[in-house]
Amino acid sequence: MIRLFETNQLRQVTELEGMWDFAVIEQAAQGSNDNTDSPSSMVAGSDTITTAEPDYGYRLPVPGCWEQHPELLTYRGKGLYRRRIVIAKEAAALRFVFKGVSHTARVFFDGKLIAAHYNAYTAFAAVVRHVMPGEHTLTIEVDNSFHEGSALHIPNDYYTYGGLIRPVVMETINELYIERIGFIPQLQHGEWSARIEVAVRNVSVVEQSFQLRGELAGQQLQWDTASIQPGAELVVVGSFQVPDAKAWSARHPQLYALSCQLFASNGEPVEGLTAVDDLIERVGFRTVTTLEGRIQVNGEDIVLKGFNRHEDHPIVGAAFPLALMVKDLDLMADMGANCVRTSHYPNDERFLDLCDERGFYVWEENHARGLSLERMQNPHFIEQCAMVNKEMVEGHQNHPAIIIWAILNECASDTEEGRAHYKRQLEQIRKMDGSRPLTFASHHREKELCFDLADIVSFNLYPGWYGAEDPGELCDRARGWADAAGGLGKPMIMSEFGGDGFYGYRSPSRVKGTEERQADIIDSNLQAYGERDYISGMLIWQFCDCRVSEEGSWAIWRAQTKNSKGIVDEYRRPKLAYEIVRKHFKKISTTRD
Ligand code: ADA
Repeated sequence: MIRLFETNQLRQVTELEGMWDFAVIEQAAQGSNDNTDSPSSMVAGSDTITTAEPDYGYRLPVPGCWEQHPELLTYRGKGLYRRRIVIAKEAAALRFVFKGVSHTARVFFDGKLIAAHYNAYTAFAAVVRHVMPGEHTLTIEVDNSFHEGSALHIPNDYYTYGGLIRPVVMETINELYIERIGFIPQLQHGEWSARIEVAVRNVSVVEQSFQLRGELAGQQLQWDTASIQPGAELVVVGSFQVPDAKAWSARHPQLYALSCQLFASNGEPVEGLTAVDDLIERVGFRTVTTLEGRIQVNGEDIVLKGFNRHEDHPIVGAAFPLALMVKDLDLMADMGANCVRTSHYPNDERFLDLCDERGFYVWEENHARGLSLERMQNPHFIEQCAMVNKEMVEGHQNHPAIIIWAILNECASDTEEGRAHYKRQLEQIRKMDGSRPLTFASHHREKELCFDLADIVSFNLYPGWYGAEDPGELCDRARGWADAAGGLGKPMIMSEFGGDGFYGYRSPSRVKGTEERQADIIDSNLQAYGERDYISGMLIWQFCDCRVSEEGSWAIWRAQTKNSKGIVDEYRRPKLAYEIVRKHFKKISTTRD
């Protein structure tokens, strides 16, 4: 399943779900860390498949991670996915959409390179023109190894799986087609309107004129006729009053289909326009603001109660089926949560669709965790971050559930050089979407240098786990650090707190690592945050236990190569802390008076 709603009525869309051929082609050197040289083909971008005669000895599911196969449980390196495609009728163009390939992809159609992409957690597309009827081959070279060419996927406190981890889609398109729709709701004098931009692409060799028409909440939309040069993308922008729209809120998550049809003349006079393509998005009308130290949705102060969540499960790795996404949200809701932070990367669209439908708030962040200044000096860092930010915002901005964009979890925001990166990235996102507040999660305490750049100040502190501080006293001090460092008057979120609890390890001693001790830590933290009026959010680290990299020192740091701070374990079995969370979250109000 691609999305939770119909995305097209005209364009033919086929999910390439199923069993694909798979070949192992180049294992990363054993014991290799991230300091090894980058495999030449990834960086140099040669346009041929690296191996002459790959041995397609495996059949793997797509979406899926290769770690699901018993012989590939820890495989790190390159692999080739291959699938045959039969085209019945000549197609003007085919568009392949990859919702997530972990972590670097090179896409070949009939052996010819058609796209290259870095980063597991954002979608990308590739177009092939004039496809003749018959059999064709789609091959994707996937690499999940750590090397200099990868600034964001590094050995880390979560696992970088390998494979086509999210759906792959084949679309039959015209040479003039809609690339994306971007929707931003606005409220003026009690009336909803929307700024809608539609990106149209012309992959033909001639200039084309076109017109866009659409519908939203019973309102007809129409844009001026425009023309577009061959090979170009044109973004058409319009503002529309939508008087009948009802607001999306956590209590009433009202959603609307925003449909757009593309009419083209195909060289004929404009009167002869025919519909050649369409795209349907699903949107909601709501505002998000920050005022007087609080966060508001539709003008009402809110309190975020929830979890940090990794997309990770021992059976499926990072390739989540819908049923497991629903399970996770059901468990979070059962504990009384109203918010999830997509730590530490953009999430699967279907999960975001579910959040939209349920009125479940989302803090979505770009992909980065714990990058030191040295890591941020990687020559690819700026470009790879800029790409994730762009793909995250363009790809996910229509989700009303996303109320916060965030960047660079626990990176070097305590240095002047790091600050320049925070500034650049926050500006980039603000320019693309000024309708949501921005933040980043910091662990630098009084040394933080970037609070003035964000709209919300967010702290990752672990009282009771890494230190013995009292949670209430520590967060009062944190408020002071923020106030003194450019965060005065800004809302504050406790973006991470918690402690390890090894599932089934129970002991009256309540030593660190027992479920009892974890429950105690969660109890005292939530007690303190729930009592403090200046806190706008509390996000537990973390929802479920997750696998971590063996490389780096993570296998030494993390027992069983897992981050065990989940309130449920990796199989979603509740630990003792589950009921403690439930007790607090049910009690803490989601709004402030
Ligand atoms: C950090 C980090 C998380 C996780 C956590 C922990 O703050 O943001 O990804 O590593 O600490 O468990 O220590």
